[in-house]
Amino acid sequence: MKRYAMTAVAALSFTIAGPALADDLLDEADLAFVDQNGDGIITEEEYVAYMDAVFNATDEDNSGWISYDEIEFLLDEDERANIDPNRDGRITRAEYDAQMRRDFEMADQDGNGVLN
Ligand SMILES: [Ca+2]
Ligand SMILES: [Ca+2]
Ligand SMILES: [Ca+2]
Repeated sequence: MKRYAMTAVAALSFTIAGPALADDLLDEADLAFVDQNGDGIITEEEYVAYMDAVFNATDEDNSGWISYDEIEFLLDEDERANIDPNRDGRITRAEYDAQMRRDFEMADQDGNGVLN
């Protein structure tokens, strides 16, 4: 479980801060965790399944949204504004998904729909 929590933090950092930071945070074990079939390529499907698990792990009280408290240790004010555009203090699933898709597109630099 500890391993998983670390991975969740790394993935959230990826979502919030972008792939450059993810390079530093995600070691090979983390990548293997995301790349479920171990083919060295992260498909959008694998990415979404993984980020889905991260959302559920981060939403500790199962409220269906991530409160600032739940990720307080991770975010400064600017980063919160990015992931919570309407600034209601709740990162809803829709807001999270929107950010996640932007990240995937940004990380997929050659636009082939997979991360490799
Ligand atoms: Ca794969
Ligand atoms: Ca919550
Ligand atoms: Ca919000």
